[in-house]
Amino acid sequence: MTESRKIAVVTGASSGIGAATARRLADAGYDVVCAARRADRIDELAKEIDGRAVVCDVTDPESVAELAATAGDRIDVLVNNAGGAFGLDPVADADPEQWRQMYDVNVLGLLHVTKALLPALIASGDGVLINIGSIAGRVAYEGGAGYTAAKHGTAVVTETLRLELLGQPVRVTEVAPGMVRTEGFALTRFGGDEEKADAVYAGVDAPLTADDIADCITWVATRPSHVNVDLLVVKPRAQAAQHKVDRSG
Ligand code: 8X3
Repeated sequence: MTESRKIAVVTGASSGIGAATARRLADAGYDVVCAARRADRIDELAKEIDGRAVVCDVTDPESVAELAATAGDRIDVLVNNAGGAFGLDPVADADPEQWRQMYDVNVLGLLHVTKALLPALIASGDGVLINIGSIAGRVAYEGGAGYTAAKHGTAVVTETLRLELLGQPVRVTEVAPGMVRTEGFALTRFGGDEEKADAVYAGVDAPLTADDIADCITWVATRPSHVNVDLLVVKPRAQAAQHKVDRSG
């Protein structure tokens, strides 16, 4: 029955925003290709949502080529969600290897996947390309330079694509979340240090959830085909700016 359903590819689908997006898109009727490195997680998810699982490391072009082969020659929605932050050190102490990893996954990973799947998005006749950026792609904050530089990269690549694809049947959107409490984001940033990860959300009444962002992504993907949402910045009510957060909750 998959032939009649629209097809969506979600990277970083093993957890957090990616997994929530795969579920939401499946609920909206899509055949979802769940791509991530962790096979057990995406296998389970694909079974749950009647989708497909493809083990994929977005930083590896050969792995991405396999994703493209599995996805097929027509896809309707691509959600470039794989990404992440590593470390929160000031520039003076920054680890260049962490910066390289962040550029690799947030920018080059997006490049590899987009290049590989763009022909299939165009072939759909009404493709939607959604890149997951961040409020870190619009501001600078202390300790954040490696991540903010990478997410500014995500934002600029997104804008560039919208210019370059003018006249093609593909819409291009950046969804830029603020504070989202997921199982992995802060923990990954702090190398598994739970105390530091928990402190990010300390006293915040209701950080966004992965499902809140998945809801926004699905809304973007399901607008009429002439409607292009360029940029959707989404923060919890308790966050006025990256550095201005109500922690009295
Ligand atoms: C996550 C938002 O503020 O931690 O992308 O950089 S922030």
